[in-house]
Amino acid sequence: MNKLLTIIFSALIVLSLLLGAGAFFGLFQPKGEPGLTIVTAPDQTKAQRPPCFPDPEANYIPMPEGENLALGKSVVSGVHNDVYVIENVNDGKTDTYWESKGFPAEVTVDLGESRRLTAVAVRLNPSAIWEPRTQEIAVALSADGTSYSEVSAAVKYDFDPATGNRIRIDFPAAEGRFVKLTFTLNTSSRTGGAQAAEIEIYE
Ligand SMILES: [Ca+2]
Repeated sequence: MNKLLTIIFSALIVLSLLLGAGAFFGLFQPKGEPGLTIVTAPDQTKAQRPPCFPDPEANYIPMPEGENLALGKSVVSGVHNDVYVIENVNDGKTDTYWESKGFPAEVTVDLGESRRLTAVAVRLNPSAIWEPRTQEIAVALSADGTSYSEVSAAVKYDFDPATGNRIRIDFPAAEGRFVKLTFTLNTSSRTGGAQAAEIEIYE
């Protein structure tokens, strides 16, 4: 009889130890609670905006449609400031930019062939850290890179992160292989030159 009791007590002790260990490692925790729904978080690869929040890009200035002919084309300018070389102006990235040393500052893109053009766009980094500024820009076209005809006179354009920090310059359709932008003003207090993250050219 004593032997039987010993076996029963031993079995109870082992069972208690197993239950205790299981509880310690969370094996017996409930999978949910009444009124609580557990969902698996989706993989998040970029900032997500709840549908009830306004879309900040809804106020962005719409860009011309079609192929950006300036992308990766030969481009030249005068002296640039610091490390902000002219090659940054048509690499397709708004986080790289060109900055001139002083004014006027010319940027000339060689499209490699004559195209019938209708618009130019200039972008700065859309991040809010780039405070609003105004730049004055004129656009001229040329068939040979020597003789230019102005298609848009110097106009002051407002760059503002609230509208995408970008502007577009539309002009009557005209043929041109070389596209020259002349910057004559930048109201940013952080530089004494012109700035452009991307210059884009459209048919
Ligand atoms: Ca760029």
